[in-house]
Amino acid sequence: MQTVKMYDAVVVGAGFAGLYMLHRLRQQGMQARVIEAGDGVGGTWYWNRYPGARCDIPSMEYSYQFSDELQQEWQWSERYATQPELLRYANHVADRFELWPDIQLSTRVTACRFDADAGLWQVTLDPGAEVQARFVVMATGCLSVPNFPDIPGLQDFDGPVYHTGQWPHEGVDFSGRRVGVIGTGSSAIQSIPLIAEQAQSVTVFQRTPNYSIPAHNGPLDPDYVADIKANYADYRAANWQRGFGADFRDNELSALEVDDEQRQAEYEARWARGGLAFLAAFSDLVFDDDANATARDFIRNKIQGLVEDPQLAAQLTPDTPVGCKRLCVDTNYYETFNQDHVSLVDLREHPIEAVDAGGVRTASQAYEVDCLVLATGFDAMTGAVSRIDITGSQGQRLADKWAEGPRAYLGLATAGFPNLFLITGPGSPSVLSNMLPSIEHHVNWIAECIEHMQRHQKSVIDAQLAAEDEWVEHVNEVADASIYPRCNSWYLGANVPGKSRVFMPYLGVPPYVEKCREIADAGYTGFSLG
Ligand code: NA7
Repeated sequence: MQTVKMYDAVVVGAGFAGLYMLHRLRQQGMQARVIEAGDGVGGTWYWNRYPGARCDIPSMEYSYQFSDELQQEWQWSERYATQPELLRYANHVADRFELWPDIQLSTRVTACRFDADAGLWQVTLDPGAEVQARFVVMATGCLSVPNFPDIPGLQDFDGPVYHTGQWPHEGVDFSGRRVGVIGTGSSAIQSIPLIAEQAQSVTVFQRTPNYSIPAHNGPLDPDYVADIKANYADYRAANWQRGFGADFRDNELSALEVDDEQRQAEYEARWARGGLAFLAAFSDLVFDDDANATARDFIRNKIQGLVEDPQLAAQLTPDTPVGCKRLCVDTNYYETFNQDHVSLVDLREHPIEAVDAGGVRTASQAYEVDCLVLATGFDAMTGAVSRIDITGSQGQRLADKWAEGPRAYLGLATAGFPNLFLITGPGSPSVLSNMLPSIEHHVNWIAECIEHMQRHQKSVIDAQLAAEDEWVEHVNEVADASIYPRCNSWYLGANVPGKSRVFMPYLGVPPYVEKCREIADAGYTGFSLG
């Protein structure tokens, strides 16, 4: 008879969340196994290898803080790290903390079933057999399942089709090619300028224009790095107090309480500095439509200044609130459209009807291309977890429980699925925060929770439904007081046909961290421990 392998914990995914979770669990003397579908570690940064892929949070912040040695010794080269550098960092972490023996690559978790009698999760692997674990931790990432557009005829296209989220490891040479890019989110905005440097022509199919702030990327100034490294703990602590958990230099003033000159000066300064901190120019940009409109007008003017053809500029100008869809950070995005071989197809006027062997057809015209880039995003926040067949203690399937939208207590656990933890799950700040600190916060919380259980000889923890309902309601209340529900973003699941429209992340890092602390300190209020 085959013996079933037994672990204290199975961690699903070897991105930044899975790597640190493994390290923490091992420090606690637990036998943990990371199961990773890819044949390398790094998660998002393993898969997203498209030209120009880089983080939109500065490197000095988008990095682990759990080990001071690590944060002191690692040298980032640029203000915003590229995908290859982030992948090197993930591999360095796996080497440095000797994580490899407990990571199983090229293996997918296909199902998890909780055996209530044994108090164990039965985890099904592909390829491979079943394993058992007391705890399962979903370190599956918020943006890990590509969203493939349901365009008729896509399979009939004669040339190669690349999704930005599943880019070939060997890279793609676009020289002499006529390239069609579908989508104008962050991945498109980062890649289009670089694709245009190589390609014979680039035709961008835009369903919704996006706001983008210049990155002003460049090599890191050694003095700036030395300053942060000299006071890294203070720097990290200060960032925990900021709304998005990142060094956005949050301005406490309302956009409406300053005069026009002051407002313009603030926006100009933030535009000149570059990056996502633009969204913290005033305290009410994500809460007040009128305040937001001042930012919108500012960026609109910038787009009109950057794009020479006024009609093209108008097509590239969004009419949604700034930040409602995730703000993008670019290098030469709008300027790229001034080149003769780059053109925009505005799908708001003429939607895509089909793809055929030769290219893309809209209601008004056929566009011949040699290859297609699908920069069409992800089934965000729930996609990876929902694709695993998860059955809880009462036989309930998670996919059924979440059919009308995800429900999770603190974004960390979901009632009826004991001993299953989510890292940066729906209902936590996750994608509305600096992901790496948020990952570490969740890993630490989960590790301390398990320690608490061990200390008190508890073997099972489950979120209480009433606490979960209350939390989900609170997440929605906060979101409804903001501009976020006002457009069709992936925060709401609106980018995936048929997905329930529910705002998934929690807005506000400091109150969230405080709430998690209170709950833990009070002995895990809202959870049942048995
Ligand atoms: P995003 O931001 O979801 O962008 C996807 C883009 O693809 C967006 O412009 C979509 O238009 C467009 N899209 C999706 N489906 C279609 C179809 N069927 N036809 C035409 N256009 C389509 O994904 P990214 O990968 O760029 O970025 C994801 C995050 O990664 C980003 O926010 C950063 O946090 C990093 P839509 O806006 O839905 O009309």
